[in-house]
Amino acid sequence: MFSPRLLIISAIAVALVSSALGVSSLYVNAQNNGEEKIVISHGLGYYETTGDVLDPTSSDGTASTGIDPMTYLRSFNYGRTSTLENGVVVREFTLIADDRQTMEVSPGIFYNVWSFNGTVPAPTLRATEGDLIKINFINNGTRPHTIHTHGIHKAEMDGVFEIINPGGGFQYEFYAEKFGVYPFHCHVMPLEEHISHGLYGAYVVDPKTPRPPADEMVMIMNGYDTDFDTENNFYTVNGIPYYYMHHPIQIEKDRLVRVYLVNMLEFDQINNFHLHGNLYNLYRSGTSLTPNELTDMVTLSQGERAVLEFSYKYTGQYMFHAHKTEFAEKGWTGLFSVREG
Ligand SMILES: [Cu+2]
Repeated sequence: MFSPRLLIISAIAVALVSSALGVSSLYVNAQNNGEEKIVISHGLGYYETTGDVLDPTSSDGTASTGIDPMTYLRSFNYGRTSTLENGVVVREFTLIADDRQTMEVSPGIFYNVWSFNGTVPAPTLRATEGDLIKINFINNGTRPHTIHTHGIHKAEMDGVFEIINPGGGFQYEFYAEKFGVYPFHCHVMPLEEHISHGLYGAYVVDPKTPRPPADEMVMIMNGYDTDFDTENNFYTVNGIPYYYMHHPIQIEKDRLVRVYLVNMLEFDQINNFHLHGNLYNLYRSGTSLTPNELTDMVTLSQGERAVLEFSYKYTGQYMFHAHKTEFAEKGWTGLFSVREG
């Protein structure tokens, strides 16, 4: 039987060996007094927990984390606004990168997330086509980071070659064009590492004549490789596996729902979104007001995104999930609860 002290000492020993081998993290899992005990290192200290692990279905998904997926779902950050003499609307955002946070991505599974403004995914930025966007970026982390926003802008605003070191900052400035839905993410190499740890978010640009009113929500598909084998152990929309299964998204019958969907999944080639009991209008990249397709299924590669529009004809509970079964069964599954308006 291991004593807790021995367990921690052995974890430290393994951590030292691992770091010598270039492995940044590990976890050690052992039986201790009949309770499962886990000691986790991300090279940034040790975290201990007890309880159910590796069974996200047994939890209500409310583990303490850097994100509340229900609030996140319908939150859009429009920035601090002002208007120039020529009538252009200026939207100023602040994004602070950090790479020292720990998030319980599933009961008992702590993961060293790298985040913008403390959440994975980052807050959703929103503007109207033609607005002048200013993003005040502060690197509060221990590694270099940037913000690379998809869309049209000057080379020096692309967040690729201007690497921002720890303690540094940068102001990105560009016009919001064209309307659509975009990802933004850190673009420091190795990119895989910076993205898989959580440095991404959604950026929505509305057309000058707004889309019809709707119950709008953002869904970012992601995953977590918690054992560092470059394969994901958990899949989610909006940060927590199975969250919307345990907390169904309430929507109204006959009311238009608009989902801004972004695929930021690292390591896997594709991801997808399947809707039950319904079809949606699919607008690829959101850059047209004419739908590409009426479907219940879209497959997106990394960085691809779409706008989905639908309304439910009947009340009840309807699943939405990845149709890649492995992803669905490792957390990328949710429910819409449709009630009378
Ligand atoms: Cu980074």
